[in-house]
Amino acid sequence: MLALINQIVDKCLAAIQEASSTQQLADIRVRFLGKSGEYTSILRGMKDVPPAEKPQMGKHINEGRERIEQALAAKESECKAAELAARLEAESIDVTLTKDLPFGSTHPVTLVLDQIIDIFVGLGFRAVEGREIESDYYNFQLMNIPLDHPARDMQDTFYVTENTLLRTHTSPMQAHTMQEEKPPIRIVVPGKVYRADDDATHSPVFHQIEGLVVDKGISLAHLKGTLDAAARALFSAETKTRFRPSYFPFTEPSVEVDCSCPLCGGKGCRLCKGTGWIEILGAGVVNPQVLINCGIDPNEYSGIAFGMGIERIAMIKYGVPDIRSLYENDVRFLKQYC
Ligand code: FA5
Repeated sequence: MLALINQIVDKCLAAIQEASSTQQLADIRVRFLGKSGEYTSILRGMKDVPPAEKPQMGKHINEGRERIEQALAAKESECKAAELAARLEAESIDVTLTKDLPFGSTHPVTLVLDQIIDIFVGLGFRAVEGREIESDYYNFQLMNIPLDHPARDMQDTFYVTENTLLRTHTSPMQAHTMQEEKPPIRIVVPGKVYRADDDATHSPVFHQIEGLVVDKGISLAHLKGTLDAAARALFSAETKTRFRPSYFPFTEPSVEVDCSCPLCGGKGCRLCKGTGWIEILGAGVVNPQVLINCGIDPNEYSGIAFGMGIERIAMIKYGVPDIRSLYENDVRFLKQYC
């Protein structure tokens, strides 16, 4: 029996030596040490060993098993290291390889925003950015919308604290600028604004660009001339603008500004719902009360202001019927505009 034990141990050690993977070693373990493995089956022969020889035989069997276990462990760590090295080699990534990788591109809202900023910078405006978390004081009160004013209903938003909110429009930057700078002031304010809105043409977060001019002798005529020039640069040289009476607490008089439909040129189509005109922004002459609120003498200075929704312009320019498609991050949709 001793000879048989030695023979199986030698056979097992040779198999371990030849193995080249952890899987082969696992098979060897089952073949020799498993429940019905070759080495385990020796134990069954113990019942025929004379009692006097049993301790000696048992010791020999255990020593054999120990040698097999040690050989398996040593070979296992060797194979594991080799397998890890092979995997790392196979899965290595060349981070410098750029060929065929999809590149990102400018989002259509950013494209339109950048274009509008360029147009106004070309007309002598300076672009400034404000804060998205504003106080009620700047967002509403300085803009001539007191605490109990019904116009607040048109701009319901998300409150951070009782007196702090996500700004509903870029207009509070009018107040910040007028408080910090002396006229002449000529700024545009691009940025994100927030409202409790959500449908095909209204998003809870969207972009506006505000415009403000304060100087001596500024009138509605300057507003008309400026917006005419901007609409022609934005859509086409043939684009016309028209003013319709409107109401904003911070401008007096206030107007809604339409431009001739960029799709049909004013003849009437699906985009302009047959009217030939498309509404693009709200504007007006700065209410003297706002100038007073911000420390500017309305007897000396006057101003014009306007605010436009960028998504709305992007939807008109690109014929996008649902504002939500601008934010769904569907690459097939976004790719059309790069
Ligand atoms: C204002 O926000 C005024 N502050 C604009 C203004 C500035 C008027 C200076 C006078 C002087 P209004 O609420 O109409 O006005 O919003 C301006 C534009 O933002 C709208 O014409 C529309 O294009 C866009 N807009 C409004 N709400 C949403 C919304 N939820 N999602 C997308 N665009 C919106």
